[in-house]
Formats: sequence, structure tokens, C-alpha cells
Amino acid sequence: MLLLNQHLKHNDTSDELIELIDSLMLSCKEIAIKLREGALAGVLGTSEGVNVQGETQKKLDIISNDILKAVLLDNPTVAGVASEEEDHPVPGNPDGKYLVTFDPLDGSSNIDVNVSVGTIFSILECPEGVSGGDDSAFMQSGRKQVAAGYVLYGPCAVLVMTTGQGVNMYTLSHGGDFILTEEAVKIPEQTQEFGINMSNQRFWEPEMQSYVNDLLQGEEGPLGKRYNMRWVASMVAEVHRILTRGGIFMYPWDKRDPAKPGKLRLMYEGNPMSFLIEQAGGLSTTCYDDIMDIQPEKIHQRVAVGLGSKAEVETMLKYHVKD
Ligand code: P6P
Repeated sequence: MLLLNQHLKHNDTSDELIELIDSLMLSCKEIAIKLREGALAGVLGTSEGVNVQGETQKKLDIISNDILKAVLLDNPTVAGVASEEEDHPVPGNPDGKYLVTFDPLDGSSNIDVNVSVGTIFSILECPEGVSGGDDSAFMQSGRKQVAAGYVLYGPCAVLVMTTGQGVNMYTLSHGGDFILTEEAVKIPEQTQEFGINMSNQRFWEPEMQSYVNDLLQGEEGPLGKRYNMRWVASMVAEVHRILTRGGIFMYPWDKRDPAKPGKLRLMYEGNPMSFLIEQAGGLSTTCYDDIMDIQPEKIHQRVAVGLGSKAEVETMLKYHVKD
């Protein structure tokens, strides 16, 4: 039985990065306790707040964000943090080595109905001579990530993380330790399971409508096999399912807000999830190009997403050929 820190040391992870990951996990354990208390702690429901995305904030969005900010900004390795719940980056130690972006509680619309949610994080190095409170410090493509992962608060709390040497899963024990439970995770190349919010079908571009229509044709259709569908409305749960048994997850561009490339956010959803998916042998795209190749321009910029089992994403890409 290997503890998280033992496994990270075994993989030659630097002491500084281990110290940062420790802070992240301390935060996530606090968040997990708040979630488990739920109504008993009076933390369910919405706050009066609206975030920079214009979304009403759940009380637990704010609580989780505050926990992560307090713990991370107290860590000397952290030069700054950027959060879905913060308009701008928050500076930390001017001599800190790392930047952290995070979605403190992804899928929080599910909290009040007791469905899985998660914390997503991405770690970058802070450029020399740039403040960790400056947006420009974070304008790095997903290829620059030092580490990325999520903690899924489901029937059990699981940390899924990569430091660029494959993907590993660690389950939170009753004793409060993250214990290695899955090493070198690999996504099955083929799948018969797709995830997309079908209620948006009429808003998609024709290419996505055509692909999903063929998925729905099953054995009689051009793809020649029966597909099953899942939609949890919590990206962390969707990605965890794909890392565990394969699949394809899509949140494509749609015409409801044509100026936006998609709903999901690049810096703290798209990039960290793409790092995990690629490290586990899958593909992660905008439905046209690799997400991690995008050069960010804004902290909260959005991105279309089509990720998962390599062969299925390649099939989806065949429907999305730019003329
Ligand atoms: P919809 C959660 O709000 C989220 O950002 C992702 O976790 C999830 O995949 C998606 O939005 C769900 O969106 O439109 O189906 O509610």
C-alpha cells in the first residue's frame, strides 16, 4: 500500500512539487468534509454571489474557493492562483515557483441533488520576473503544465493526477491518506459510450449533428455498433468514467452564443483534463484541434471539447473537417 507522497517520491517528483500537491490535497480533504456534512452544515443552496462567468455561485463554490486560496497562498512555492470563482489572479509568494489554476467545485449544480462533483487543478511554472498576480503569467499553453488532476467527490473521494509520467489514481482512506489504487491508467482505444447534453442538439453545427446522429443509428448505422449514452453534468465524473472504462465526452460549440467557442473553460477545465486524457493514451480536442496546443489569451476563456478514447475521437474528427 503506497501513500501519495511515497509514490511521488518513488517517481522522482521534486520536493517543491510534492509540497504544493500536499497543500492541494489538504484543501481537498477539507472540501470533502464540508461536502459530506451537506445540509447538516448549512452549506447547501446558492449564495447571493455571481461569478465572473455570470453564474450564480453555490455556497460550496465559495467555501471551496476560499479553502483552496487560503491554503495555497500560504504555501511558499505558490507565486499565484487563478480560479473560476475569482475575476483576476491572486498573487502569492513573489519568489514562488508555481502557478495554480483551479475550478474549486466543478459540477456544483449537482450538489443540491447529491451527485458527484470535483476539484480540478492545473500547475504551471511562474515565468521569471512576472508577478503571479498578473494575467500574463498564466498565458501558457496546456503543453506547459507541470502537473494536473482532479479530486472526484463521489461514493469515495479519488485523486487522479499526472506529473507527465502517466496517470495514477489515489483513494482517500478513512484515516485521511490518499493511497495509490490505480497506476499507469490507460483509456481503452475503442468505446461504445458517448456523453453529450442532447438537449442542445438543435444548436450544434451540422458536423456534430451528423456525427451524433450516426452514433444514435447504432448497429444499422455507418458506425456499425450500438452506443450507450451517459450525461452527469459534471465534467469530472465524465472524465473519470472515461479514464476508468473508455468513452467520448463532448461539449461542442453551439449557436446560442456564437462568439463563445464553447461552455467549458480552457485554463482550469480543458487543459488539466486534456493533460490527463493524453497521458492515459486518449485524445483531447476542440473537435478540430488539440486543446493543449491553444495559446491562451484570457484567464477565463472558453473552449469546445471533444475528448476520450483515441479511435472514437478520431472518428468524431473525421466529421469535423474544416474546408
Ligand atoms: P450542462 C458544470 O457546470 C460544467 O462546467 C461541467 O462540469 C459539465 O460537463 C457541464 O458544465 C454541464 O453543462 O449545460 O449540461 O449543465
